[in-house]
Amino acid sequence: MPLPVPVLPEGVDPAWLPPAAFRAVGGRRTLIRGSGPLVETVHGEMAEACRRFGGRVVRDASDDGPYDLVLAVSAGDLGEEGFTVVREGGTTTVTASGGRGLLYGLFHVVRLGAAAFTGERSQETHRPALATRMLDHWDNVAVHPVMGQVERGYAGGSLFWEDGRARGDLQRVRAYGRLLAACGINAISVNNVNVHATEARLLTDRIGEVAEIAGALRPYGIRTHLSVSFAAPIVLGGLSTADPLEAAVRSWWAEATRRVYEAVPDFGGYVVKADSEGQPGPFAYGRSHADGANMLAAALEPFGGTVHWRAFVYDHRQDWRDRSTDRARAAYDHFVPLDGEFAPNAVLQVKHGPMDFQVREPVSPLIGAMPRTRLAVELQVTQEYTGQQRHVCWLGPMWSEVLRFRPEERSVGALARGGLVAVSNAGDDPFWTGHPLAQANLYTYGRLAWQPDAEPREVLDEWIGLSFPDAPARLADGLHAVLDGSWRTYEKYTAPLGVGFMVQPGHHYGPSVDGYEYSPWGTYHFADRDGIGVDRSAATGTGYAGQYAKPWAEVYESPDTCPDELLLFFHHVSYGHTLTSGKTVIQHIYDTHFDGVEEVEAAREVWAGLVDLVDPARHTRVTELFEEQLRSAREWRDQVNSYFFRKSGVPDAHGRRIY
Ligand code: BDP
Repeated sequence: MPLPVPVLPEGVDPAWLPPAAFRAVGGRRTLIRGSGPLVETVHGEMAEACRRFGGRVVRDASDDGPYDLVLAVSAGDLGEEGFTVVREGGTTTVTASGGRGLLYGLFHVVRLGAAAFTGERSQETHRPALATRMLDHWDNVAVHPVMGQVERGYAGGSLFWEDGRARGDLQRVRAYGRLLAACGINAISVNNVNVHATEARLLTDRIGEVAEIAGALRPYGIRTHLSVSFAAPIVLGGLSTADPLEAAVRSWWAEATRRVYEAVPDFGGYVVKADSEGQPGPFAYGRSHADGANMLAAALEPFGGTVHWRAFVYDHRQDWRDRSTDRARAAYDHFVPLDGEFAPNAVLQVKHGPMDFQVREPVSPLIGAMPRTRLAVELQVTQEYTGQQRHVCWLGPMWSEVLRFRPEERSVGALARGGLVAVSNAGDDPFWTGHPLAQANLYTYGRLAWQPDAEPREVLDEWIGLSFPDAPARLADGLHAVLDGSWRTYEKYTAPLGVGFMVQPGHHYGPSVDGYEYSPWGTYHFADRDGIGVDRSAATGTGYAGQYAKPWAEVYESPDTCPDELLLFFHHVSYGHTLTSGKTVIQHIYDTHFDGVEEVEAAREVWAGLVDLVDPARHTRVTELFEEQLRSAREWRDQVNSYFFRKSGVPDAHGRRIY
């Protein structure tokens, strides 16, 4: 039986799957071959497209052709997710070895649109580069007094949880799964990595609610995962310890996991934040993080599950007066000695940078340093440090730089054998992502997880083509003008040259030049009257630069070879230091801050000019947000420029106003 396409609640934006995106596939004679639940999903999609645009769908017929479109599952070596597309003799044929591959193939044809049905097309094979393409939701079931319902969420409440339990009506969750499948995501973790008391129980007596959500996501090929508390045996099981080598603890986890699989047979596994920012972990028992991860891996192994163990482990209570601790070093120092000790179904989940999702960080040296460990790389789609979905900041170019970076002979995209993971930016907002243009980040993330070396601008073209199917070229050009350079624009008006963390403590929105400077969090810029930046060289600094393999250890070691954009991450330099661009550091700071604000003004103008091409609700929302972005960008510019002018006493070479 074809599975009906989820119906969006009134007023919810269809994002990159508006009905019109299916126009080209709709009016056709289509044959679907194969069986299984995901084939029913594909059939449902085609049935809906034909209902709107004419055409008809036939199942498993062999003789009443010809067909415009054939979608066929047949035995082959394409894996569960791969597919081929070919067009000959007027028929476009998608072949897959499994239902998920067929679904991805259908969405591929939707992306191609009319081009999928013109001329001839020689056979192309598509397979995801990474097997796990996951979104972590930092959602709380209960509203947290400080963090709200979605920690670092800027798009309303949770898509999964409402009034303290799983949503009764899961249509929206099904629709979310559909959007995610259309950009290639195949795994979700449904609760916050900071596991509070209510959420801890999802593992045990509230697993039924997780099963309901998993049931809504399954038809779109998405496996459900859960964040669990390392202290669960104590908190939920009444044991006196959570020591991973203790037999009673191990059997508690084995039994809890068996029950999870009873409720959710295709459950993906656990996500664990341990010994990090106050979360419990194996250190309390003198055990290593491999001991901790492997215990959970052992519990999951009989059922084919995976533990995603996060490498975000550092001292968040450090003494800012003591310069011997460098937070950037922490993940490498903790985990590299454990390389080779993790179980095959344990994945070490590493943030892409060594600090914490700043607008500019070097790639974490850990990613190239654990060849015998399955690593997943973690990105942040939610814009915690990049404008909180009030600023336009398309992160495709940044992620692409990260994924193409070669810590050694292989790229990050190739080293991420455990997959790509990202913190979701979606919530129950009518536009899903608060800022309507932040949808582009979610889409781009999924597509880069499928193909890490994809050209981000081409991915953006796909997003534009799907989201605005009938748009004239002027709209596409306008969207590119607004989005393409937005990450670099954001970088220009915020913390300079990779120094990071000049944000308001706590909520992290807006500037606070010394907000974290004398705090215990390990995020300092060391600006004084002579200069700024953190000396992380091996020769005179914290030694962090020495954690890289060659050539990077050498490139980063010296301020002469360190790339400008990372200079203050690696070096403490004088305000008069000359960058490779030829400018001094102080003049660079002034110039980029003036330029950044002008770029926001220009983008706002471009957007205003698109008013006749964008639906009013979306246009108005973005227009309002541009006002806030501009206000905030000016605030950043003025505070950062004044701060450095007052510290350095060096006037702007162009005599512009600095307060
Ligand atoms: C930081 C967030 C915090 C998260 C933490 C994490 O500020 O809310 O809990 O990352 O990744 O960026 O665990």
